[in-house]
Amino acid sequence: MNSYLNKPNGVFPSVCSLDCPDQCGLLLHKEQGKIVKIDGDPNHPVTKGNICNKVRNMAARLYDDQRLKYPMKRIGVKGEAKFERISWEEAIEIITSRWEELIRANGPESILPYSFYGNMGRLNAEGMDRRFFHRLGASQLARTICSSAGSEGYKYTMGASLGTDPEETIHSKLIIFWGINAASTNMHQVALAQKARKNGAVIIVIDVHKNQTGRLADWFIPILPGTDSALALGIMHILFAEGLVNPSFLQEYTVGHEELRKHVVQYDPVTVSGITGVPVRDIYRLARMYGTTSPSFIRIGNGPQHHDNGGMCIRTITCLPALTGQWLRKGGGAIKGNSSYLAHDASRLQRPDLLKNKQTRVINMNLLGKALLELDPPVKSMYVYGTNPAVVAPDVNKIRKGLARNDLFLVVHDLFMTETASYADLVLPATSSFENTDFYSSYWHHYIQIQQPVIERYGESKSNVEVFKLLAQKMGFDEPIFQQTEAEMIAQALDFPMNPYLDGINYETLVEKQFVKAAMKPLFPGKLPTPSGKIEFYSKKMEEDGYPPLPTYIPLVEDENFRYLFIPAPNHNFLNSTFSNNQKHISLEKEPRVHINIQDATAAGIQDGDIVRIWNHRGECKLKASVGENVLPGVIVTQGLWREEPGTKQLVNSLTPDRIADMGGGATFFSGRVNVEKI
Ligand SMILES: Nc1nc2c(c(=O)[nH]1)N[C@H]1C(S)=C(S)[C@@H](COP(=O)(O)OP(=O)(O)OC[C@H]3O[C@@H](n4cnc5c(=O)[nH]c(N)nc54)[C@H](O)[C@@H]3O)O[C@H]1N2
Ligand SMILES: Nc1nc2c(c(=O)[nH]1)N[C@H]1C(S)=C(S)[C@@H](COP(=O)(O)OP(=O)(O)OC[C@H]3O[C@@H](n4cnc5c(=O)[nH]c(N)nc54)[C@H](O)[C@@H]3O)O[C@H]1N2
Ligand code: SF4
Ligand SMILES: [Mo]
Repeated sequence: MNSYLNKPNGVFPSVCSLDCPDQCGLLLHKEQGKIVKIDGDPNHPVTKGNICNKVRNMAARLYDDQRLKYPMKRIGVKGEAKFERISWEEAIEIITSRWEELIRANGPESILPYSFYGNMGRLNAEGMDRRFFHRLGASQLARTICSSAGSEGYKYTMGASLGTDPEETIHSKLIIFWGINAASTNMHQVALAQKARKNGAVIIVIDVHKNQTGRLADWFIPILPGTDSALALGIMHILFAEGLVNPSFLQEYTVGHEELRKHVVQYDPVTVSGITGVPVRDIYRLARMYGTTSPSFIRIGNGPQHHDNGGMCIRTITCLPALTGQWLRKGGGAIKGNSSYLAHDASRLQRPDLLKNKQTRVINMNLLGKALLELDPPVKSMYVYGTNPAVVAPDVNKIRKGLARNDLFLVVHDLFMTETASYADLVLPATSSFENTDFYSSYWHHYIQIQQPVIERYGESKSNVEVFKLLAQKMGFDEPIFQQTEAEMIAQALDFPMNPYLDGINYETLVEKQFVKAAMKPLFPGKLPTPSGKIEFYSKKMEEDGYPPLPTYIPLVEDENFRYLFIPAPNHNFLNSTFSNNQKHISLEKEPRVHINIQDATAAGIQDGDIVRIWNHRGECKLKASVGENVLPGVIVTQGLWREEPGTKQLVNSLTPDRIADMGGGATFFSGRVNVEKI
């Protein structure tokens, strides 16, 4: 037993398990065996004791009386959430016997695991589960809902998710938040930017919505959705035309700069202004600031990426720092994601070899509705953990129809009776991350952290690792890897000489220090993991893959004939749909609103505070209007993945398309169209 569990009172180090780049160090205050308060850990070098309100109020969620306490089986209609208590033994027996039947009749690919990063812990999110489903030979899931299009685009330019060390951005003199609502979604990058501002840095925000992040900028630049690559190309046009590029950096560390110089001639400021809605003089001003200020840093968010053209858009923005040689400057460059620095040995953790080279089918999670309704041979069983697709996935009406299928054997493992769980045949209670052992590596800062159990398991809940061990045992999988302890799994995953950044990081150092930084060294001089080893403006690989080899503006897909582009972004007090069922967080967030430009509102006879109907061919919502100038005409924005309370219509994903982005099978949440009218 670990020492924290032995002590009923005290303050214990921990790490935030949520899918958030900041991955804060936490201090859990425990009294009589229960967590009574959650603080930031002041010793954490990046997060420094500051945490968001969501997690400050997390104790209320941990002990919410709605939390699932024991396994249950359905006794009502699917979607009705009527269940009765059963034992774990019975639950495991029901699942495995049902799966054995399905495997005999339909083969193992009739079973689909469906998960995401509700808990970022590597063992629980992508460890024992992967081993189990690989061994089972189940259908595979392409986990594409978050960042896959942009990561792919970034990779064509830079080779991997390798960007600036955020701690160095305090040295930046120009910071651009590009399509990221960082005040809500990456608060410590904002804190670092504000430190830089005290030393003279200018903060620019480029967004389709003047939200809390836009409001803290020195200069807010509104842009039309899905046009960011045109703006980036317009900046390149001016940088080349006015001699603001860094010739020696281009020569030494990039390929294709001469092709790029010729290619961007077509993206003159007048053309770009017509596409983006950014005035010509602002394009000049932005390009000249970018071309003459050093070090400059771009924090690239999910906004430009959750579009039909998202991969190409991120690839294009990613070219900018190379043009002015920012990668050689402390605090210069860009971050889309930094996960490659802390890459562990995923093969040993996940054991894809257990598939024994069987070509099992791969299902894109963004196409869940289609997978459940149209796939042949059909998905007969789905096991959902760490995600809530009935709220967060695109085109949810289609998904809900699929989840309601009577012949679908659905198991959901979660801490709460989510909307997805209400359709399940079996619901299993999950531990919170504070009850588990796991390791965490941020996709923004450069620290790996450990979680050791601080509190006892809530009710009869079990961690993902524990449940997959039980399932493996019952299925008769006798490989020793299904009996490994968490400590053994962590040690194995981190023992990865292929990644020199992990030098000196192992289970023992993590237990001793709680957080350990990657063995960092500057990217340049050096060789990138691109085919040429350099930053690729011209990418032969893209050409082979059927894309334009140079950064290019590609318009959004015509999504039916509705008037407004619809941007349903997350909000401040929820994390995706997590906390949308916790009273404290709901009261902080108040209610869902739809932001509409005053010109559009006036034309449609809508006034601030009116309830409006938003609809398209996929679904409808009814929300309160916020009329003003926070969005451009033709654009409407909501914030938050609210759950559907009885009598409300506020599922924004009932309106979003399940089209697939240009790269990585990514989601296109922000490329849909809708109409709006006053009710
Ligand atoms: N509070 C809170 N924090 C979170 C989350 C949460 O739900 N709530 N979610 C977590 C997760 S999983 C992720 S992936 C990250 C995401 O965090 P972000 O990268 O900030 O992504 P979004 O929150 O989707 O916000 C994207 C921003 O892009 C804008 N935008 C939309 N379309 C465009 C466009 O075409 N161009 C431009 N320039 N801007 C556009 C939106 O208005 C919004 O301000 O945040 C994480 N942190
Ligand atoms: N309209 C719109 N939709 C979006 C987005 C958007 O910007 N706009 N953003 C998208 C993005 S970027 C993302 S990443 C997805 C995220 O969507 P999801 O991954 O579904 O995230 P959450 O809604 O937070 O749901 C996580 C669930 O995991 C559960 N959970 C937490 N820890 C554990 C655990 O240890 N074990 C188990 N079994 N369960 C656990 C939580 O209780 C919660 O119900 O949403 C996407 N959906
Ligand atoms: S959600 Fe993000 S900001 Fe909040 S505590 Fe967790 S890592 Fe920190
Ligand atoms: Mo995400």
